[in-house]
Amino acid sequence: MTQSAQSEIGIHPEERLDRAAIQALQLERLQWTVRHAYENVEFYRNKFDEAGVKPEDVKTLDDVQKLPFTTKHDLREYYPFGMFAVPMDQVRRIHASSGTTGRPTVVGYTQNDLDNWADLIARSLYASGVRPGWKVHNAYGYGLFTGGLGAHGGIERLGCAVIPMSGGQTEKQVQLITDFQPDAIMCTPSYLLTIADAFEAAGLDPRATSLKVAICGAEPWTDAMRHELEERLDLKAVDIYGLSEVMGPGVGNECVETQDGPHIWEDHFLPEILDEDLRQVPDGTPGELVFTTLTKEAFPVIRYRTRDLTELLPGTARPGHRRIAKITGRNDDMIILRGVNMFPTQIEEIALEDPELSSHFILELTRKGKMDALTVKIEPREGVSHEHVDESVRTLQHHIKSRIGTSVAVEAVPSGSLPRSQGKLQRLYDLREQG
Ligand code: DLL
Repeated sequence: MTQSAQSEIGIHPEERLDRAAIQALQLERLQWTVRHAYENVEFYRNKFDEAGVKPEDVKTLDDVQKLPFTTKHDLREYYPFGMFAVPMDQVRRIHASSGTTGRPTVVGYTQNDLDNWADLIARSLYASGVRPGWKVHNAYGYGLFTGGLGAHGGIERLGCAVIPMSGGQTEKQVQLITDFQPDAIMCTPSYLLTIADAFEAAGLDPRATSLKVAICGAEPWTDAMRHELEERLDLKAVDIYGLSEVMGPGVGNECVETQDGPHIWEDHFLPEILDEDLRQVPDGTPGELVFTTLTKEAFPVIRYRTRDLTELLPGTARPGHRRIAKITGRNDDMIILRGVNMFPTQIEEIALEDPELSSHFILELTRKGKMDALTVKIEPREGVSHEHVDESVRTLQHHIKSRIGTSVAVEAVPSGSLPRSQGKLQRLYDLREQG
């Protein structure tokens, strides 16, 4: 394919740059971003001045470590538009992420930002195995959430037909997938499971759909869940990563040929991993993922603390760009049970090993006296006998104890009794205040 044909469908040559060329581009863009943020956003100017750093102090990529961090709290303080770095007449789109409490976090995009976003989604889709001319069923929520509209722009940019279904209305999803015959679907992994269940409930075989690829993200999921989705729907499931504060979906994406964790599109974002003392750690060491945007005009972020836990790994299918390992969880989702740290993804991994158990489970945290207790409520698969269910419950409890190191209660609950995902799934219910 010629270079011009590539850029026509949104595959930018920068995606293919080697590591040294990417790093050179990163430095140039980091210097631009730092100056842009310093000159146009009061928050960054104040923070830099307090820390005694000036934009011209960034001479190498390592110098990013001299710069102050940005947190979600900082963004909320400047609600709604105080972190924007361009006048409002240059802003073409506003999104917001709700969060569980308080004010939403508001983000903005110029026309260039929207173009870059569409290019990066197109690039992500191409890496996922999607090709121009395909139909793509988009079941990420439309609206203030970046998932729906973000994906939408990139699907069109790649030269595909978008089916803008949004989330919810699961029976209608089944009908449209059956009638419109899309080649690919975009939704959260937990919602794809809801859709698979709905196919079965309608007496249809989820393996018989036209879908070849699912581009899943917006919540943590494990390789065990990938396997489950691929088996149940007979497709390839690839991981798309992103967050509104940094752009939205498409900050990184897995390549379908390797399925080994999202490549971060490093020509647009500079990732770092930090330890608990907020010091940068070498690649291959787990910690908190932090991003500096490199091309964002309306809403640059400098050293934004995502709270997502992962590690940076060398690039494979796109050697110039590093990968992240699948996100273990957010450090806010970490459950500390009697001194032992654990994440819902660890339970997912263990539960899905048992063919008698379904992937529908929730975690309930309660308190009896001074002791916290965790109960895993899980639905067995349809048609499994009582004795087998009892056996599976005991085995799950045993494996959690031996691999995570803490005792939990496991309770089998009737099929269909647990809440089903409509988008981002809530696994953990903290009932301690009421206990
Ligand atoms: O969830 C953007 C997005 C939409 C990504 C659609 C992928 C697909 P927020 O609502 O701001 O944005 O939530 C961002 O979701 O910090 C992670 O904790 C989590 N997250 C997103 N993608 C993944 C993923 C969108 N692939 C937060 N794996 C992030 C694990 C993910 N967690």
